[in-house]
Order: sequence, then C-alpha cells, then structure tokens
Amino acid sequence: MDELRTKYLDAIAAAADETALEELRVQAVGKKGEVSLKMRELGKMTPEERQVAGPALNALKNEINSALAAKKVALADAALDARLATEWLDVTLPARNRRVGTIHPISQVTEEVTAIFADMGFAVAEGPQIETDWYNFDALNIPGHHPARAEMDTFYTHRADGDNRPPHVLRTHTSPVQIRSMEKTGAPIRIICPGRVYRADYDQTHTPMFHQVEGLALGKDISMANLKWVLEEFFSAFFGTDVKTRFRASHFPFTEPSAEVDIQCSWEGGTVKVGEGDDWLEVLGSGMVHPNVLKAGGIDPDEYQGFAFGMGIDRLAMLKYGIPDLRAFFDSDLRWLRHYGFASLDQPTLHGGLNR
Ligand code: 2NM
Repeated sequence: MDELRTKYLDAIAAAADETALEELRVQAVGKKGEVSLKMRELGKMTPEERQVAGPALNALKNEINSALAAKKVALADAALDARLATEWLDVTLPARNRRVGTIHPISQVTEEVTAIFADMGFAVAEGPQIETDWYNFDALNIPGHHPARAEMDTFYTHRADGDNRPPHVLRTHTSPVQIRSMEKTGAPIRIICPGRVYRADYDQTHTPMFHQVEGLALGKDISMANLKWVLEEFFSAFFGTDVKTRFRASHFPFTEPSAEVDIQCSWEGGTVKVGEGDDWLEVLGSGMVHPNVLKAGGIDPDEYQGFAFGMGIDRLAMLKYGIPDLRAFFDSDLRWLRHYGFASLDQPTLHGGLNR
C-alpha cells in the first residue's frame, strides 16, 4: 500500500496536464484501477485482516482522490497564469486619431451674427424656403407688374395644367419670414431672419443659392437713428473694431425711405480691412418699413413703424475671414473645408469675446 501511495502521489504531482491526470485516475481508482482491484481482494481476507486493510485502502483511495482534485486546480491556475502572461492589453494606450469635421464659415458667421443681435434683443425667426408669390412679392409691395420681379431672377416651381394652387417660388430673400412673423406675433417685434435664398444667377460673385440675414424692428417710435445705431453696434462687434457707416439714399419697394449702407474700409495691397481708412464698402440695404408691407403683415401703420435691413452672410464671411472665392463655399472640397472651417469645440461667443 505504501508502494501504491508513493507511485500515484508522485505521478499525480508530476502530471503535465488534465489528460495525464485523468489517465492516472482511471489507473488508480477507476473501476479496474489498482486500488479498486485491491479492494475486491478484501473479500478473500480473514475478518481480522479485513479490519486493518479495509480502512487503510479507503484512506488511500481518499488520499489519491484529494491529490487528483488539488492537482486539477493547480493545473487550471497555472494555465490561467500562462494566459494572463501572454494575452494582455494596455488599456492606458491613447485612442487612435479620428477625422473631425469643421464648422462651415457660413454656419460660424450665422452664429456670430445671431449672438450679436440676440444681445440687442432680436430673436431668430425662420420660415419655408419655398414660398407663395404672395409672401415673396405681393406682401412686400412688389406687385405683379413690378420690374423687381423680373430683376430678381426668380426660380418658379412647375405647375401642371389645371393645378390652381397659387404660384410658388424659391424665396429670393428672407423677407417673407418677416411677413409671417408680423402675422403671427404682431407689433412690437424685434427679429432677425437668417437663411438660404435663391436667385437664378451664377458668376464670379453670385451663386444660385446664397445666405441672407434680414432684420426687422417695429415699435411706436422706432426711427432711422435707431437703425444707424444698431448697425454700427453690429458691425463693430462683428469685426471687433469700431466701424463707421455711411447711409446713401436708395430705393426698395418694401421700405420708404430707403438707404444703402456702406462700411468704412481701407484697400492695401489688394486686401480690404474693415474699420479703418477712408474707402467705403457697400454691404447692406435698409429703410423704414413701407406702410403697405405693415398692412400685409396685419399691422396698423398709423400705430406702428420701424426699420428693416438685409445683408449677405456669405459676403460677410468672405470679408471677415479673408476668403477670396465665393463659389468655393459650396464645392464641398474637404481641403477647403478643413482650411476655412472652424473647430466645433472652440466657438467664439459674446461672453468669451467674439474675436479671437
Ligand atoms: C433689404 C433692404 C431693405 C427688408 C424689408 C423687410 C420687411 F419684410 F420687413 F419688410 N425685411 N427686409 C429689407 C429692407 C431688406 O435687403 C437688401
């Protein structure tokens, strides 16, 4: 029995893997294993012999089973240690770089303009890009025969014969939004309307889709003087330096009187600088809202009056950020977008100082 014990305990201790261990189990304590065969011999013994050999064999069997179980656990632990030593991952490694998009200059400038006007109490209003000709023209004091309709290079939507809906157009300015706002909230009102507008025109300085921001302020005693202050305040905040404005008498169907507004600039080496020098750059149209337009918006012109203005966002962006070619704005050229785009996590704000 001592021989058997030594033989199996040594073999179990030396077993290399679970297969070897299982073979040893069958050899020692399996049905036909050496220890089991010895136990069968108990029957041939005298009762006295059996009383000694029986418990001893049982103890040997238990000892071998315990050794097998302990070795099984030891082998599993060793296997896990081996895997942990080879299969590891450095979770502190930095992540791979990913391409991050940029904010388009038009989005950037729209945000800047919105922040400045919001600071002066103007809310943002939006409306449809496909309008009825009533909202786009008639309500703005541009009747059917008016030359401005032809001059606008309007895109008309197709209508089949017998379709008796009113003619629809791609809005040529964002003024229809202001008519809709007057109808909805009445006066007093202070809004800006930024957005896409469309005119059938394509050359060096015109694209068939471009961006405008228009403003409207109506109250009991709003005047051209308020307009001039608001615009100088806006341009100075936008360009980050005091900007003088020059008003020139003009004509628009929707305002009376009307003025085109120039901003002070200098020309040096083929580049414009805003807010210095004694040249002028035309950037904006404006005036006191025509009584017919107020009436179209459901507002009594004997009770309320105010100013309106309109300017091109694309042009503002080119001026402020030195972007030379308008058409590149809408080419979706990734190199252009990365060069002129803005970091989405580094947005200028009024409270952070707009101009960095
Ligand atoms: C301009 C020039 C002058 C204008 C007028 C209105 C409205 F709807 F309130 F009457 N919105 N915008 C306006 C006035 C636009 O753009 C060059």
